[in-house]
Amino acid sequence: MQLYIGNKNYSSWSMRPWLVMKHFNLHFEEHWVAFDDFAADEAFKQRMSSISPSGKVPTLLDQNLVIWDSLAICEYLAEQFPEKHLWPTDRVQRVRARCISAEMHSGFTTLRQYCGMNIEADLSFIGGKLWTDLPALVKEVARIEQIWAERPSLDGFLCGDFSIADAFYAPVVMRLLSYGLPVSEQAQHYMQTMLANPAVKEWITEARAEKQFVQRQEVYRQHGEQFLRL
Ligand SMILES: N[C@@H](CCC(=O)N[C@@H](CS)C(=O)NCC(=O)O)C(=O)O
Repeated sequence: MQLYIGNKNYSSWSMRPWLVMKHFNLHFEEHWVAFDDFAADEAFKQRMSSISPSGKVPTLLDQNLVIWDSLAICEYLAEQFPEKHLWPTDRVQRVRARCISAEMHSGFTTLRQYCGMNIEADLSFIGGKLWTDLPALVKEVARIEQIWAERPSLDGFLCGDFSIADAFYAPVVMRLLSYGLPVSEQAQHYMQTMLANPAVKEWITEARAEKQFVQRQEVYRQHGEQFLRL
C-alpha cells in the first residue's frame, strides 16, 4: 500500500490514516508531497491530480485501487484487516466511534477555518483572541469536551482501545495545544493519553523536524491579529 500525505506540520487530514496505519502496524510506503498554494500549475496539484481524482491528500493506493478520502481510507483498511480491530470490537462503542468520526469529518468548521493545524507553532497569542471573538469556536470546543468526557474510561481512548475515532480527533489535540485554547482537566488528560501514543509521538517529531513553512498556512505568523480583519 502507498499512502500519499502532505506536510506533517499542517496536514490534519493526512494525519488520520497515517496514525491508523502506524498504530496498527499496517505496512505501507509513505509518499510526502510538499504543500504549496495548491494552484493548478504548481507541483502539489500536478502530482496529486495525476494520482487521485480529488487532487488532494491523503490518498491511498492499493494495487489497482485509489482511495482518496481519509474516512474512506480508514473504512477500507478496517475491511481489509478485520483481525486488527481498527473499529472497536464492542458494538455500542463501534457505533459511537463511527458517529464521532463522521461528526468530525463533516463538522467543526469554525475550528477548522480559524485554527488550522500547525504543530510546530505557538499560536496562543491568536488563540486568546479567537476565544473571545468567536462564540462558535467556544461552542465547538464544548462539544469536543462532551465527546471526550463520554469515553468509557477516563484513562483510556475515546471508545476503549485506540481506534479510528482517536485518529480523527488527533488533529484537534494538536490545534488545542498550538492555539492554547482553554480546556478542562479531563480533556487535558485525554490529550496526554494521545501525546503518549507512539504513533502520535512519531508524527509530531517528524512534523517539528520538517521546517518547511508555507506562506498560505502561516497567515497568523505573517499578519498576526491583523489577519482577522483582512
Ligand atoms: N475530505 C478530504 C479532505 C482532504 C483535504 O482537504 N486535504 C487537503 C490537505 S490537508 C488538500 O489536499 N488540499 C489541497 C487542495 O485543497 O487543493 C479527506 O477527508 O481526505
